[in-house]
Amino acid sequence: MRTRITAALAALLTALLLVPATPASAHNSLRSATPAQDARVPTAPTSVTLHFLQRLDPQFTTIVLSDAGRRKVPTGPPAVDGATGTIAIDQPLANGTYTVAYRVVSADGHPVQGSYRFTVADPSASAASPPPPATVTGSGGPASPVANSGSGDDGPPSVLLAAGGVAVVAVAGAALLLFRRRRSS
Ligand SMILES: [Cu+2]
Repeated sequence: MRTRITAALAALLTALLLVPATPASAHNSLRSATPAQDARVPTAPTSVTLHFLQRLDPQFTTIVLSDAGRRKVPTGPPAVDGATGTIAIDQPLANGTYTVAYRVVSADGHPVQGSYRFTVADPSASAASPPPPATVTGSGGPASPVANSGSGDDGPPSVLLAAGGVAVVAVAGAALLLFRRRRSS
């Protein structure tokens, strides 16, 4: 009886020793973010917030923002609160795609790094880019000569068509005359 209990306890201890191996291998990872991964935001964000599964160590938390040209965007240092890390963006972001790269430490001390992209697409910012003055000067000055040459281009084909029509009538008339003359002769 005692040996059976000892065997059962031994088996239980072995199981308990093996089980913790699984959670220990589970590393820290990004749970959610603002702006979200692959998000297309209509207004430029002033900060980036990353929510992780495990608590962050402020000493070993790095969050870097870079633009489409891989240039680092000026931000403040990561502010860590529990499992959340936030960086404040120093300057207003122009429209474009940005990459958020992070490096944090897991509960077991192992580092975890990753990155994701988001896009800033402010409709009011993109509307400012085409220059309206160029269109105004274009329609003001050289518009009338362009319009004249345009109507001139339209002219010749109609003239040719009229000439062609006249020619067809002339040929038909001549043929008719020849036919009548042959009939009468
Ligand atoms: Cu690990």
